[in-house]
Amino acid sequence: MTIADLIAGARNGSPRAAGRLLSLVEGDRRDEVLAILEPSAVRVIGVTGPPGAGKSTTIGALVGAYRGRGNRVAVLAVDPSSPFSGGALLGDRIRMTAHINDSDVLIRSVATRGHVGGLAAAVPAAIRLLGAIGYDVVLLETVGVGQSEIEIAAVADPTVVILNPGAGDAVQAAKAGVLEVADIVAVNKADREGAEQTVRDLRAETRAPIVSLVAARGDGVADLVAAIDEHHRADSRERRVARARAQMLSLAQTLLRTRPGLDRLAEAVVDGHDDAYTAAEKLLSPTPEPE
Ligand SMILES: Nc1nc2c(ncn2[C@@H]2O[C@H](COP(=O)(O)OP(=O)(O)OP(=O)(O)O)[C@@H](O)[C@H]2O)c(=O)[nH]1
Ligand SMILES: [Mg+2]
Repeated sequence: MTIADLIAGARNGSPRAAGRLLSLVEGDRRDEVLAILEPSAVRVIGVTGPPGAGKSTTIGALVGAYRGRGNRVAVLAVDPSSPFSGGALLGDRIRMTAHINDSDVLIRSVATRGHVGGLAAAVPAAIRLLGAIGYDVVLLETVGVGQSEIEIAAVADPTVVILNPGAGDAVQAAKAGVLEVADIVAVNKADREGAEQTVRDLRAETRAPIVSLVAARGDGVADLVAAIDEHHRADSRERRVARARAQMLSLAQTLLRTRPGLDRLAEAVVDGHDDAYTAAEKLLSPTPEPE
């Protein structure tokens, strides 16, 4: 089967064809696939937050909401621990059981290892592919606040940060920098004690809209969808430019990391042949080697 056949198959709803294509763009045939994709207007909604905050449960509820609008929906779950990729995580399958047999919902976990150019290059490629094969919405789950998660969050619009009620959690999240990437904050598990206090604490830390959720029961999901819609309505050229800039910087850094002269330049700095500024200039030059 040619790549064009796979694209036609995936557009017609074949999950196998979509899976094959996703594997290709995660690996070394990425450019070949990307070269023949038509541009599309796929929406990417990022969902991030600490382990166990309820990201997958919330995404499961959002899938339902967007399916209700007739959208085709893809879920990409970036799994920091697993070296495997291909299927969906067992836990996520359980939390998204309602959508398992829906051929217009694709659930895929993406391991952090084993991608050509790293995740920061693989995820945007996967998103472009999903848009081109007819998905309207991509829900992107990432855990935590490492550099790679922040880079990945840059492709999403909006990024929803999920937190839980708990003394000091809001302040902690602010300190850890999680709130910086938040376009919308959701306090999930609002059935637990202290949710109102957490919302109040968060108001002091962020200007992003704050939504209370009991994702496990679907409570507040309509409010979250409304906040996402409002965010899309308020989109501007300025914000699109900022997003493109963040994405380009992240890809450029990925490219720089794979430049052949990087290690030798670092050694030249350590040996005193170059200072770090000169070495950085050389890294950017067409032939990045020490003198
Ligand atoms: N009480 C309560 N529990 C919830 C709620 N939403 C999710 N949970 C539970 O919280 C646990 C974690 O939920 P997940 O949706 O897997 O959380 P996650 O953030 O995706 O977790 P990781 O992907 O492992 O980081 C599960 O046991 C859920 O059933 C909620 O609104 N209230
Ligand atoms: Mg999860």
